[in-house]
Amino acid sequence: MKVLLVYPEFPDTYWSFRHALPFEGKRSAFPPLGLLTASALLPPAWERRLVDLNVRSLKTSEIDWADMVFASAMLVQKDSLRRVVERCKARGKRVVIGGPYVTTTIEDLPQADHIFLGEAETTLPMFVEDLEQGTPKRVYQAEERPPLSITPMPDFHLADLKRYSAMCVQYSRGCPFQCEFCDIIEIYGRVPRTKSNQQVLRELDRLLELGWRGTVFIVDDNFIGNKKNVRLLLPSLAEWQKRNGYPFSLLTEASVNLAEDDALLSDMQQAGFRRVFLGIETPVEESLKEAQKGQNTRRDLLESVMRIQSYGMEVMAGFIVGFDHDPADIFERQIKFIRDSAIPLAMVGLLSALPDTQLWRRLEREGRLLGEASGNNTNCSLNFVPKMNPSILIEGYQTIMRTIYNPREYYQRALDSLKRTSNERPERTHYTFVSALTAFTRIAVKLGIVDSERREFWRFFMHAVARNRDQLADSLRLAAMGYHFRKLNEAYGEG
Ligand code: B12
Ligand code: SF4
Repeated sequence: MKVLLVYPEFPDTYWSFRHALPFEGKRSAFPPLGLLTASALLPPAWERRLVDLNVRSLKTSEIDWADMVFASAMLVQKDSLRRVVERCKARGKRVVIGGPYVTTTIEDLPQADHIFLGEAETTLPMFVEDLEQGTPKRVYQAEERPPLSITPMPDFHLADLKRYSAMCVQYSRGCPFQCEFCDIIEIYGRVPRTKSNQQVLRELDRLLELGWRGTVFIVDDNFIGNKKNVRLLLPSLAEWQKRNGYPFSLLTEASVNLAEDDALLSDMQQAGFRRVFLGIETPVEESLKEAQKGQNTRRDLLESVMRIQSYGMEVMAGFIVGFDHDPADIFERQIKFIRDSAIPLAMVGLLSALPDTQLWRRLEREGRLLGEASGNNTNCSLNFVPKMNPSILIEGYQTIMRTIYNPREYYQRALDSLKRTSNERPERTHYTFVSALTAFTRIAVKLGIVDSERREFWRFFMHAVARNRDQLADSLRLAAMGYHFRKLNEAYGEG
C-alpha cells in the first residue's frame, strides 16, 4: 500500500510567521505532527510520502503514485483541504481525512471516503484491519481518549527538516481548565494525558539523530496541565540537554498559573525553555470571569508575566477583544497591558466562537451565532453578534494592531523583553557562525536598507548591541518577527 500524506496550506496568520521565515531561509514554521503521528500508526511495510503544501506544491504524479491519500487540517486550512480532496478524488484515489477541523466542523465535509473524528491511536489500526477485510467504514471515532503511552514515535524522517524553522514534540494532550471559548477541552478533554519521560526523550534523540538543532516546540495545549508529571519530566529533560550540549531551545504553551510556581519555572529554565506562550486574553477581570478563565483572575497578570520573564523566558501571549463585558476603553487597556508587560509577540484576535465549544452553545441559545468561524481570528470577521457595536469593535481592534506593531512601539517592547529575560543560561550551540551571518545579512539588507522603517531598525539594533550583546541572535529573531507582524497589520489591521 502506498500512502500519500498531504498537509493543506495555511493562510497568512500570526502563527504562519510567513513574512519572517525567508530571513532564516525556511519555508514553514512547523512540520505537521498530526500527520506524522498518524503515519506512524500505519503498518511498517506500507510506503509513505509527505507533501506539506506550506513547503511545496503537490504534483499530479505524486497523487497518481498513491493508493490512498491522508489529509489533516485545522479550521483555517479548510479551503485548501477541500481542494486537496477534490483533486485526489478526481484521480480516483481513496481519501482519508482527520485532525481538529474534521473533528469539530459543522459544515458538510469534503467528499472524503473515510473520516476520523478525534485521536487516531486506536481507530487507525481498526481501519487498517477493516481495509484488509474489505469492510472499511466511513466514520471512525474512538469511544475513549487513548492514553499517550500508546502514541508511537512520529515519522519525523518523512519531513524535509531543513525547510522548517522549528520541530514539534508533544508531551501531553488536554487541559484541566474550562475557558468558555476553548475547543481544546472539547477535542482533547480536561484530564491531561502525558507521554512517559522515556517516550519524550526518545523523540528528542530521534530529532538529534536526524540532524536537527535549534527550536523545538513542545506543542502541548497546556504544558503544565499535569504538574505532577511535568515535575518528573523536567529534571530528565535538563539532564538530556546537558548531556547533548543543549542542542534544542524549547518553546511551549502554558497557563498563567505557571507564574506562581518558582520550582517549576526554575526547572523549565534548566531544561532549556526559552519562550512560553500564555493565554492572557484580557486585563479586564469581568471579561475573564465571563470567559471562565478563573486562573487569570487569581493573580496580578502583569506581575505574573514579569516573574516568568525573570527566569529567562520570553513571554508570547494571546489576547482577545469582543467579550460581552469588554468596557468602552478595552482597546487602550489592552495596548497599555501589552506595552507594560513587554510581550513582543502579542497575538491579538477578535473573539471567535469555535464549533462545539461552550461559547458556541451559549451564543446559539442566545440567538447570536452567525455561522462557522473562519478559524483566522485576525481577519476582522465576526461569527457572532457582539454586545459592542461591531464597527466600533473592529475599528478598536485595528487600532490595537496598528499601535502595537508600529515599529517604534514594537522594538521598544522587544528591547524591554530582552532586558527582562537576560539571564544566566547554559551555552547554546546550535547557531553556527555561517547561519548567523547569513540571517544577519538578510535582515540587515531587508530591514536596515530596503525597508522604509530602517531608522527604527538601526536604532533597535544599536541598543540591542549595547545592552544585550549576549542575546544578539534573539534580537535579530525579534526584528524578523516584528516585520512579520507589521506585514500582517498591513493586510488586516489598516482601517
Ligand atoms: C502546533 C499547533 C499549531 C502549529 C501548527 C503546526 C503544524 N504544522 O501542524 C501552529 C503554531 C502553526 C499553529 C497555528 C494555528 N493554530 Co494550532 N495548534 C497546534 C497544537 C497546539 C498542536 C498540534 C499538534 O501537533 N498536535 C499533535 C497531534 C499528534 O495531534 P492531532 O493533530 O490532533 O493529531 C491526532 C489526531 O487528530 C489524528 N489525526 C490528525 N490528522 C489526521 C489525519 C488523518 C488522515 C487521520 C486518520 C488522523 C489524523 O491523529 C493524531 C493522533 O491521534 C494544536 C492543539 C492540539 N492539541 O493539537 C493547536 C490547534 C490545532 N490550532 C488551532 C488554531 C486555531 C490555530 C491558529 C488558527 C491560531 C491562530 N489564530 O493563528 C493557527 C493557524 C495556522 C496558521 N498558520 O495559519 C486549533 C484548531 C481549531 C480547529 N478546530 O481547527 C487547535 C486545536 C488549538 C486551539 N484550540 O486553539 N497551530
Ligand atoms: S487554559 Fe488554554 S487550553 Fe486550557 S481551557 Fe483555557 S484556553 Fe483552553
